[in-house]
Amino acid sequence: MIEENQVVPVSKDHRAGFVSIVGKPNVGKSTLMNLLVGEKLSIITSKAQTTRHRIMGILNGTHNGDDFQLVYSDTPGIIRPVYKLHESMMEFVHGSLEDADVVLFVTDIFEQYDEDEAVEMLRVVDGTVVLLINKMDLATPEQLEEKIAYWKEKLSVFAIIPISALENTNIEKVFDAIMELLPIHPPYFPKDELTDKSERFFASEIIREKIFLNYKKEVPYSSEVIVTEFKHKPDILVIRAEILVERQTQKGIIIGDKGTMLKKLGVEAREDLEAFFEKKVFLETFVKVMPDWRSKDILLHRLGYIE
Ligand SMILES: Nc1nc2c(ncn2[C@@H]2O[C@H](COP(=O)(O)OP(=O)(O)OP(=O)(O)O)[C@@H](O)[C@H]2O)c(=O)[nH]1
Ligand SMILES: [Mg+2]
Repeated sequence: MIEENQVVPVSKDHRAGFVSIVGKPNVGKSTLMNLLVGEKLSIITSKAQTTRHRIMGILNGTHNGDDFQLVYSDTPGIIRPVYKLHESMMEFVHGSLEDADVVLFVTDIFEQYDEDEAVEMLRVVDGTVVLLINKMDLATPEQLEEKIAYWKEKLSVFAIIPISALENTNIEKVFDAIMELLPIHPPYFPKDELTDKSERFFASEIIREKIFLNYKKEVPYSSEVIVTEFKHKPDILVIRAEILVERQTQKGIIIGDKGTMLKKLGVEAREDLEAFFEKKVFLETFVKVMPDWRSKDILLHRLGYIE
């Protein structure tokens, strides 16, 4: 949603910077991103590897008399790649770390001390790292103390802040830390931009979230959504989308007996699409088999994972 060559007004003491939210899968990065931006930009599910892209959420405001612009990036959870798709996902993480003025390294109280890949990535970044221990709502004070002690030993960071993204605990402390680190810089994006992603992208993500919520095992991971038609009519938004799966059996699972599962998916997706776009939505979905889309460069390119 960025228009090129748009003139951006610059105030003298304007502060701006890139804030990258990184960490292992399922620790609550997307939940935190939505909370910090104040909009539901990123999809959230209880399954690991929900987020597959770098999604920017832009927040403008005033702090102690200075205007500011924070460009948050939600990113995929850091994993060891198995498919080419994962390699692209990790490229998004690297890209966001390269840009970052501030890195919010999100961990949670459940992590089993297997964060070495994430820690290695952080050792080479230029931005300042703030470490967040999420899901404190589920921890005893002793467990939290133990985690804080562990991280103090393991990694040198600007601050360690226990939070609950779900219950909005200590989020203002995160914001204060970011503001302390934010450089004086003109805005990077026009002040009315909320994100770098298109409406089509959010439509496909909302449908994909429903796949993650409704299906089990490998099916969500083998699925992708392409919006083939996206048309704003005066009183309705018409969306047609293809759900891609890797195998014929998965197509059957998505559709379900007499189409019941696909119908349920469509109803749930439409409700969320209507809330997101604040408009009545007509949604039609088709299921297609695209073998090995997660492993083929040409398909990943077409699906927007490779530039
Ligand atoms: N109890 C509790 N649950 C949380 C908290 N934050 C997030 N969750 C839950 O943790 C799960 C994962 O949250 P996400 O925000 O999708 O995690 P993520 O890090 O973006 O995950 P990936 O995109 O897969 O890397 C969801 O079920 C959230 O509701 C928290 O502070 N407390
Ligand atoms: Mg996520």
